Amino acid sequence: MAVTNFGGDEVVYGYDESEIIIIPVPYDATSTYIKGADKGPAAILDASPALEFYDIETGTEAHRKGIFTMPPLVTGPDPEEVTEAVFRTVSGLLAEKRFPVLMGGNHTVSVGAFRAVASVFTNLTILQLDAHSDLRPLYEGSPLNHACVMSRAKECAPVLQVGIRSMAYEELPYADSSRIFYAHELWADRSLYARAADLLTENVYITVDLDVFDPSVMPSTGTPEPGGPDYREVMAFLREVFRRYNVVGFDVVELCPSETNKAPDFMAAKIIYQMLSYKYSG
Ligand SMILES: [Mn+2]
Repeated sequence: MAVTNFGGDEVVYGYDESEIIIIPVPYDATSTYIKGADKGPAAILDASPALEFYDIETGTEAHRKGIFTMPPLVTGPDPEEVTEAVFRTVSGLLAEKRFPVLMGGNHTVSVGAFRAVASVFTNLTILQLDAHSDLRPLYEGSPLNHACVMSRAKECAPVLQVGIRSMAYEELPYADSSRIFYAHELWADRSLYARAADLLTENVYITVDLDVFDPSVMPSTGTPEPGGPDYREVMAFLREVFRRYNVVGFDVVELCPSETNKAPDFMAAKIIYQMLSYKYSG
């Protein structure tokens, strides 16, 4: 039977007692290369009972804050519709002082969350971990295509981009080189991660496009790009971000699950729980 809550039978909490709310958004209509990100949330939920819920690194059990998984947020293919639905859901959760965690779906699902956090928090930065700069103002006729999400993010708050290694020439005018940390530079000099963290502000929203990881560790994405960082490198950076700043929510998007290789699905679940462990270890 399909798993419907993050963590399965070991993580059973009611909505009222849960600080952490997981929102599955199985949306894939604007993907441009390999389709299948709509199956991402179900694959992450299916893998999640295999997690251990004590975290060795932080010595914590983040699930004790209560983790509640909402029913999947299903909309039609219109990206305006999913953006509005995510905005409304995340806004409602923030009003109740919950911690929202979005599971994509492709990157389009993040835009509603950017708008929701920006309407509540000042002194906010949107931190993007991604292989792609996603700075096109418009793609395939839509400002909400998954190739445009950071253009939309910039309308909400300052952005910081980490792990980037793929960009179109026409994105260059929109690229602020002082706030982009390219993968080849991070590979050559790991101390740049600390410099990136220095540029964040009091409140941070994190959007994790799983294609930020090298495809050798995360092959199940719709737009894989070679030359990315590994798991430890990214998680060490995230731990530092959670330690230093108030992270107000995050999303993990673009898992495009494989029929045969389940390790990436588990990795996506692990990343979510590891980030929660960092959040609640302070
Ligand atoms: Mn990407």
